[in-house]
Amino acid sequence: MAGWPIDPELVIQANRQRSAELARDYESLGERLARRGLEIDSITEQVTRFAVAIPTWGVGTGGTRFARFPLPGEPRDVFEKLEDCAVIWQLSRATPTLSPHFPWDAVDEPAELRARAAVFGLGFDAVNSNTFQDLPGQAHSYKFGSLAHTDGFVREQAIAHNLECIRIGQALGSKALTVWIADGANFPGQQHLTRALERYLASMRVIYAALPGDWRVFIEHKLYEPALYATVIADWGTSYVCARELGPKAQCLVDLGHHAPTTNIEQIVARLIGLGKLAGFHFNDSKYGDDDLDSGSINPFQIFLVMNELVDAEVRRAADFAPAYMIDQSHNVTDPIESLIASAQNLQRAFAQALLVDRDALAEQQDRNDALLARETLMAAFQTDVAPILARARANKEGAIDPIAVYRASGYRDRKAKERPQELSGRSGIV
Ligand SMILES: [Mn+2]
Repeated sequence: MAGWPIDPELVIQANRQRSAELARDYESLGERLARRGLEIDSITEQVTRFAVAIPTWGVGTGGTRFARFPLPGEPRDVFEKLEDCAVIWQLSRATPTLSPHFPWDAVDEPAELRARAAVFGLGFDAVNSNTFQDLPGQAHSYKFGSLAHTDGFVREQAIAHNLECIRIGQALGSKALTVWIADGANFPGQQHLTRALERYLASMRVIYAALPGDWRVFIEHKLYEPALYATVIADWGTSYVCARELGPKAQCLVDLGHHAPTTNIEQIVARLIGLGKLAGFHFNDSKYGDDDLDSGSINPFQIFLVMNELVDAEVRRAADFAPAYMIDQSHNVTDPIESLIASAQNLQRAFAQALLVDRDALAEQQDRNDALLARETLMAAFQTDVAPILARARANKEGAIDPIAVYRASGYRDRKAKERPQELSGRSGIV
């Protein structure tokens, strides 16, 4: 495609150097999979179709509550973010959509943004609203909440913002609104726990009523932070009850980091699939809490187990199952472009491994209560090195066999450092 941010000739040359090696690895893996009754090209074909959205805020450097260390050449507006997302898409071939955030990505002409994205073959996934921070000139503060605020004027302002996000999303070609709220309490007694949820639901009913016919609204639960004692939508149970109260267009989004440590997230995923309420995912990884580390960097087995539930639902054609995948991470010490490429690869890897699970054998072992062999069936899939499948899937779509190596060799970051002089405070964040 003309206009790629990285010279396609670089990708072609780098792939040429690696193609003989890849052919041998692919053939050898194909042989081993054939012994297990699997056809490698069919797995590769399915992996080729795997897609995860990039959040526009993800290409900026994140930060902790201590500090943020901006990277040279960080994008300063949504058009520059779009360009960085195009790099990830060009090299990984796994990230064909962006998930924009308003007001951070506000533009005068959303149609222009859509057209600029289309040049790279990029589209727009769920639109994210922001009622967790105050903007200059804003009439009412969100310090004590938004959709669940005690003051009706604040709630109206938050509702109006969400309706505006739907309008912008329509212009961008999006089909979903993600509503994450920071509402909650920092101290026992600060908030009437029952009334806060009632106010939230009343606000959400107005937003729900404004959804276009083919849209969905995603409810994102979060255990804690910024409200440190109680968040209004703390867990998947609350999220599910709200989605059920609102109606069929409301579903529950699972952000992997938004749970207590040791929570069995794959089981939550199975429950939401069974209830027809799984909206999709915000993928990330964590060691201690809501760390927003790169997907698959800490606990790749958990992502595999989640993917296993998703592939299982796909295979048995579960009702109301159309999950939207997005990466939601904070990149504090890495180049966000590299982290997002690696994360998309890790998600694709877990997806490919889940495709290798012998589901007939597993079902039979489960029915016989053969705990050991059932576990071994899962592990056989998880322990397969599917790297040649991922590389072939990328190469088949003119992506890079080794995307990080091509990115580093391209000098893109250095070029952007010159073109984009640093701003004192970059707009980025995570939800
Ligand atoms: Mn999230």
